Amino acid sequence: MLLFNDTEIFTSGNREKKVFDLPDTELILCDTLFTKEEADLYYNVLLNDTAWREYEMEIYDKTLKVPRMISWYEDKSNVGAELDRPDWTPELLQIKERVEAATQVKFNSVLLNLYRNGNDGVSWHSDREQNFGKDAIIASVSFGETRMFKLRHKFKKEIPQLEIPLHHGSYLLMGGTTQSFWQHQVPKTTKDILPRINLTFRIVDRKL
Ligand SMILES: O=C(O)CCC(=O)C(=O)O
Repeated sequence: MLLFNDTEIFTSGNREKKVFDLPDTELILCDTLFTKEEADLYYNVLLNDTAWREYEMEIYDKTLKVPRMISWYEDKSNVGAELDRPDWTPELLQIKERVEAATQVKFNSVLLNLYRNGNDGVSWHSDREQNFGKDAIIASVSFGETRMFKLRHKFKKEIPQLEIPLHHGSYLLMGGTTQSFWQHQVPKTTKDILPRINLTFRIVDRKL
């Protein structure tokens, strides 16, 4: 069973903002943080002007290319930030401001993911890297083709998986203990789809 269409799981909300009523997580979805015109503009600029790069991961004894492209932007004033990384672009700063106004949280970095087609995706994981803190607050913005975002509880297997379609111009806030208790993924798909872009705004603290 999938939960997204089950309105029982929302404690409050309207067409624009939904608060999920689920254990061990604070999840807020807003489908319309950006107008269609804004989302189209940001999508085109990000797709064409981002310093996208491929990324490799060590898995057991193998080095594997991650099936997506990424880019990382961070305040250069942040202790330990790599100074040779690209500067925030005007568009990224505008998106960040909008996210900060909606969440009332100040972010100092963003990871961009580009899923070029249905062969790209990210498998089950939590965002629990040391520099993000144990329970990182993450604001995830979506542009481009709708991305199916799945969540599952790590321990309470009786809780059905959630499947949240993340639309062009939407944002999803993951807070509370989400990263300790839940995992998420963006599955690959056999559908013929256009590129999907995700921005996850984060607070990085390299002193942790
Ligand atoms: O595209 C997404 O929404 C997921 C991104 C993600 O899981 C990550 O960057 O850690």
